[in-house]
This record gives sequence, C-alpha cells and structure tokens, in this order.
Amino acid sequence: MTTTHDTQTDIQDRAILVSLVTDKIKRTGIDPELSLQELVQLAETAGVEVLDVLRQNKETPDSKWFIGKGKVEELRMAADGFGANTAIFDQELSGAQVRNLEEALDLKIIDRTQLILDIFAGRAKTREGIIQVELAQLSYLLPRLSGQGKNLSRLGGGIGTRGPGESKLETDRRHIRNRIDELKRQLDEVVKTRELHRERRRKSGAVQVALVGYTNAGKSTLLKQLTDADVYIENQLFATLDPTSRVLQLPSGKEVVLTDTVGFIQNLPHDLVASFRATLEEVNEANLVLHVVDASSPMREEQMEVVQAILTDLGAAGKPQITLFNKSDICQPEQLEMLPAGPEHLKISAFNPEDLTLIREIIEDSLAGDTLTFRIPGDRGDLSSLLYRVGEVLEQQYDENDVLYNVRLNKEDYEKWGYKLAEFVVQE
Ligand SMILES: Nc1nc2c(ncn2[C@@H]2O[C@H](COP(=O)(O)OP(=O)(O)OP(=O)(O)O)[C@@H](O)[C@H]2O)c(=O)[nH]1
Ligand SMILES: [Mg+2]
Repeated sequence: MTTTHDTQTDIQDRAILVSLVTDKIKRTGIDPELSLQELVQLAETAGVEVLDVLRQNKETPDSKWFIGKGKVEELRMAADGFGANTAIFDQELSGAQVRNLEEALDLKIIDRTQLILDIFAGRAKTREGIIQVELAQLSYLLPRLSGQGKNLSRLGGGIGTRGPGESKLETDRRHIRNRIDELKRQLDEVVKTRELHRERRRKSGAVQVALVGYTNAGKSTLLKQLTDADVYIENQLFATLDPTSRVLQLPSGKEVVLTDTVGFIQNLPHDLVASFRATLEEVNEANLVLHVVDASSPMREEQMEVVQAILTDLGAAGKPQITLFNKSDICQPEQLEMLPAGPEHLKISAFNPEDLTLIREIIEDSLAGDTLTFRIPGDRGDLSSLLYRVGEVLEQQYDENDVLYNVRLNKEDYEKWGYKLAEFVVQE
C-alpha cells in the first residue's frame, strides 16, 4: 500500500488503539471487532503507525477515564513498552475524559470522530470542503475546549492538531464561536452558488446519476472507468471529499451527468454530517442513484445498511436505485452466491469492460421507463403539455378530435405528475 498522506507532519504518530464495548454498543448490533478493524484502516489512512490494540468489555463507560482504572494502567504499560505517543479510542470521549487520560498518561488522546475529522482536514481541497471541515472540527472542539490548549501545544503536530491550526485551537471559546458564525456565513454563500448551479442544470434538463456508497467501495474507480475522469483513487478511506461530475455517454448516445460523492462510514461524526449537508444533498438532485458496494468486504451487510440509513436521512431513500456489487473479481464464490440478483442488483468489477457496458445499458434502461400511448382530447392542451413534461414524445397522430401520443416516460416525473394522465392511456 502506498503511504501518501499529503499533510503528513514531521511527528510520526505511534498509536495504541483502544476499544470499549459497553452494553449500549452491544445493543446497536455493530460488530466491535469489525469496527476496530476499520479504526486500524482509518488510523493508517491518517498516517499513524498502529502498534497494539486493547479491548475491554464493561457495562457502562467510566465517567472519569472512559475505560476502567485497571485498563488505564494496561494502556500505560503498552504505551511504554511500544514507545507510543498516542492512544486512539474507537468510541467518542468527553472533553473531561480526554483531559484526564492525557494528564495521567502523557499521551495524546484521540477518538474515532477526531480521527475522521482529521482525515477530512487533510483531504479538503475546494473552498466548500475546507469550510465544511473547519466548521465540523470547531463544532466538535467547542464543548471540549477548556484546558486543552496546554496539552495540544505540548504535543505538537500530528493527528488531532491538523486543520484549523494550533493557534486557533488555543484561542478562547468566544473566538471560536465567532469563527463558527463566520464559517456558517461563508458556507451559506457557497450553498447559494451551488443552488444556482443546480437550478441551471435542472433547467438544462440534464439527467443526473449519483454514485454513492461506503468509503473505499470503488465509486471513484467507476467514475474514472466509465468517463475517463482524472480522479483520485486510493486504497484508503475517504479518498474523495468533494463531489466530481463528468458526462457519461449511454449506448444510445444520450448523455447524462455522473457524480462521484464522499464515501459514507458508520458513526459518521454528527458534526461532519451537519457541515457536509450541502455537499451530500447533491444526491437529492439525482434521477438515479447507483449504490456501489464492496462485495468482497466482510462488513458488506453493515456497510449497505449504513448507506441506506444516510440516504434516508438525506431524504433520498425513495430515489430509483441500482446496487452495484463491485470488486467481484476478488470475491470468494460463496460471497457472490449470497448476493441478490435481478436488474436492480448487478455483480460487477470496475476493471471489467463488459461490466462497464452492462452498467451503461442498465442506466439507460432504468432512466428510460416504459413507452405508453395516450389518447388526449384535442381541447386538452393542459394534458398535452403535461405529457411533454413527464417524458419524451416519440410520435403524435391525429384521430378525429383526439391526438394519440406515443411517449417514452421518465419514471420519476411520471410518478410525480402523471396521475392525471392515467385515464387517457390506450390499452394495447
Ligand atoms: N479488485 C478490485 N479493486 C477495486 C475495484 N474497484 C475499485 N477497486 C479498488 O478499491 C480501492 C478504492 O477505490 P476508490 O475508487 O478510491 O473508492 P471510493 O469508493 O471512491 O472511496 P472513497 O473516495 O474513499 O469513498 C482502490 O484501491 C481501487 O483500485 C474492483 O472492481 N476490483
Ligand atoms: Mg472516491
């Protein structure tokens, strides 16, 4: 694996990972071991060297230390033994717990949320992305602020200190609140510009298809393979942050706009979702959603659920959706057998040209909808214009006082507006 991390700092983070499994976590049904595996990937993506992993089962977290006192000692010994300078927790800690642990252990204490925010900070390239990440980081930081300045300046660079910059982290709450207000104002402007773009796209009638899915599923690879787009692809989490759109040509020659989006992950930090709403809502503009799944992942089912939950949250769950079970080239035969079949579920590999053709065909079919004939009375101009709105009129013929229209319907528009037309359908 390449270890390019574009914001790598001089200080190498050497970390012990810690996972506390409480009764509450058990009830969520999330497998803590798989979550921990993902934390290892997240840490590596952030350029951290993972030295050891500690686990504890406990009914509830300790209010002072998060983990039990004995485990704190174990962590100290592991850190000394391995020469670690950081501990990364798989669950979210309170500000007080971070401070207590930092003081007692002389280690930098990071939690999953902070690690994800840090990766995002290293990735943000566009103005919108940079504003959104800083906003999320400051919203996370604000309630945890008091007394942290000392430790952060002592510990210097590395993860958890990237992004807004140390000097800002050390300033007082009021300063941060002002900065948050300022960022929100800037974001509002960006959102307005984005809305104007959307409006223009909508008016131009461009059909939009969105690639969504869990991080590392292969969305950017598919965008690249399907459109020759020059996008960043890496075997690491959150390679893509800002949405990229490219024109995709369908077999009929018709063109649609294909958009690659930020990957989802379980326990996506709340502040991040809130800040990235404007970006994520691009999905709502799509006529069709392609849900890309890493079919080879042992966490496939969980990952698919996370994606559906986030789509529901964004109000995009009702969109026409096709599931692309990607990476079939590296799946075990048993893994492939278990997958659902049918036109809405394809087993593919982004590297197989035949599969790419199949994807183009499926997109075309799915967008095309059915072709129906309508008999509209000559004096119902309102219905004729409605027909033009819900599909493409292929043919029209006059028959006494009526007009016969042969229309290829746009599924989504027809479902939304077409109810008035139902009684005029000519049964064949
Ligand atoms: N074997 C195999 N690897 C694939 C396939 N598609 C993508 N990959 C690999 O999976 C890794 C992640 O691919 P990306 O396209 O960056 O994934 P992404 O969904 O855009 O990820 P994020 O931007 O991080 O959300 C890369 O190493 C790709 O080369 C595939 O069909 N088969
Ligand atoms: Mg990507």
